[in-house]
Amino acid sequence: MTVAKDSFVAPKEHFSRASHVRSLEDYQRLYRQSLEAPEAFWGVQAQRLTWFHPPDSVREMNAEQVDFSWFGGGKLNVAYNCVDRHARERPGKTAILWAKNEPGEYQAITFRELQHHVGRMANVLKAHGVRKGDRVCVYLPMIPELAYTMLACARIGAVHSVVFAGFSAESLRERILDSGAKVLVTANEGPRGPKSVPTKAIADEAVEGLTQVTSVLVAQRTPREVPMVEGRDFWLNAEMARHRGVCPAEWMDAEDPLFILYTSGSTGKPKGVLHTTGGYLVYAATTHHYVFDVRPDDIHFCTADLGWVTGHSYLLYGPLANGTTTVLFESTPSYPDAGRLWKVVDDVKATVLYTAPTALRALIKEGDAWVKKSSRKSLRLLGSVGEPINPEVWRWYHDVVGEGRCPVVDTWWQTETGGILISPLPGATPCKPGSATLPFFGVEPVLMDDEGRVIEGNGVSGNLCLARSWPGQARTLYGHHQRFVETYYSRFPHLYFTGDGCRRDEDGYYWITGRVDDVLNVSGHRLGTAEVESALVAHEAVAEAAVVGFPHDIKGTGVCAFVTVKPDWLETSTEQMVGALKEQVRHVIGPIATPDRVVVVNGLPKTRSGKILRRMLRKIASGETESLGDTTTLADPAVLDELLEKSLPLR
Ligand code: 6R9
Repeated sequence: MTVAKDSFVAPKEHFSRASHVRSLEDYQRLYRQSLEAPEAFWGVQAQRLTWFHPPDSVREMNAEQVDFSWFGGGKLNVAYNCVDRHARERPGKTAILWAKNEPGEYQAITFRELQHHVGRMANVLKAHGVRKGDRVCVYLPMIPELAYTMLACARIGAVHSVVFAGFSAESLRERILDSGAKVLVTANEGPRGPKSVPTKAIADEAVEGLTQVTSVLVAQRTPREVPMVEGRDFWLNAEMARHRGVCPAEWMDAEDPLFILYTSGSTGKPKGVLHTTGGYLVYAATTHHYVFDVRPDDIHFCTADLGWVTGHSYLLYGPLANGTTTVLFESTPSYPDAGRLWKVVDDVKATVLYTAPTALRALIKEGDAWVKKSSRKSLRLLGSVGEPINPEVWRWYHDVVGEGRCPVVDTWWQTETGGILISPLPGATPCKPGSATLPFFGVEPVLMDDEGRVIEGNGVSGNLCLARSWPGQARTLYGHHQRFVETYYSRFPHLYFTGDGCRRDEDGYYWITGRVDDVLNVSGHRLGTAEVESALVAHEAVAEAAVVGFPHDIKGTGVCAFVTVKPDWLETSTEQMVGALKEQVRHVIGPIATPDRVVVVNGLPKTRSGKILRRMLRKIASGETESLGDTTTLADPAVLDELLEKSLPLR
């Protein structure tokens, strides 16, 4: 498909006048330089940070072993860069603006206060035996203690592994075991919208019987009492009160690990993506600087949870490294009503809003009146992340939310990439609604066909790969380097394979078309179909399960599970079974994975060799029953009739 030139949305003149990169030509020149002389380019970018000892080299690679090193020999501390240096230069500036669950309730934390809290938290961790290199698991709602804990780990050289507080006890336990964490930080509960997540109760279930976890630190978000295990559980506030705020920052090597973040892959087991210190922070700071075109008085409002990579890079580390005030939003865009997001924007005078298409789609449904009754005068830039943004949603964001005044940056990246890889630069890049546009500095996208050949030229589609290392890229999967190599570097040798399909149009613009592997993007969250299948099969009634995605108005992709039940369970009503299986997935993985549809059938469509025909199930779930393709490969054609009949009411 060729896109007409007139679909370009030009950079806004008022914006370009003051932006860091002011024209497409400037972007192209810098981009060329970044590819021709990467060491010079990244050497300059590294100067955004304060180094205790400057790096000896910019980049070293061992392509055979898939080993990358950036800024080797350099010594630095992430907390020092994100907190101390700003606390010294502008102590009274707000570092974190906490928007609490209840509307109108805010708390500003200055850089000086942040330094004090992080120092005390760091001393608490030390007192609980955490040393450099140890892993700390964090299962907290969006409260300041979450930011304190992440930064405190960075301060003492411990590796944090934040688990989104929407995950189940079983998911949390699996992550604690894989990372070998000995301290878990949680809260008594986490209010979110009209509900509250019983984080402590979930944490208790997760660590039950695990001798590995020696301390559970519990932040007190609300007055609610929770059972405490003597000798294992400690109130965080009381622990912090015992310690002073001064804690020396550990000198970390650029390649020392900073954090592990689990994400879904195409196999059942979540992957512990590991990011290191120097390259990650240089990349987060540099992309934040250019893509959000940072200004000194910015109020940066990223709506992502700190449990996801977007929260790590563009709520916490990128903005704070650049000394930017960042908003920590505890609630949801729909609580108590669909005007909440805009109320927060107005109340905190947000200048940048960074959110996900799924949130925008949900808000569009509620009508423009909610948006229009807010001022939004403070906004100067809008960002999107997590999934492809539909052109009509892009338009709405641009025209209604931004009143045509604010550039929109559609930023493509992944947990593994550490930061944004493809995105417009506001003020420089003409946009096309729905396209993430052009690569960031130092990033070289390559499209590959299924046979492993490079697809050259424009007006083409293929598997999206990256040809060279960039500082923010993940270095390994924690404790599983071989799996890292196999997952990302074996399908196309010497290329990083993203798992995304992509089109490069006539103008060389990139359009992400979605995952090409068995990963679903549900409301901007990655979910492995195999993970959901394992959760279903773990239910005593289930014989077999096949999970596929289908187009969903709000979530982007919905989850549809086809299951067969064991003979003893055939008498159970379908309604009961469907309810029980949805609950099963909620319980095993967490509410985000709950299937939208469960279809109980007598048989799954298989080839004669016993392979489940997933393509056929995807078509059925999507309602494309007219184009099922070749059905003669089915071992038992009768299966199809039943599938069609049972799936019909779903549409
Ligand atoms: C940052 C983040 C990564 C997957 C990625 C892709 C999808 C993210 C996108 C996008 C189209 C965008 N994705 N941003 N697709 N346009 N602007 O979301 O990380 O949770 O690891 O998900 O999300 O499919 O591969 P993560």
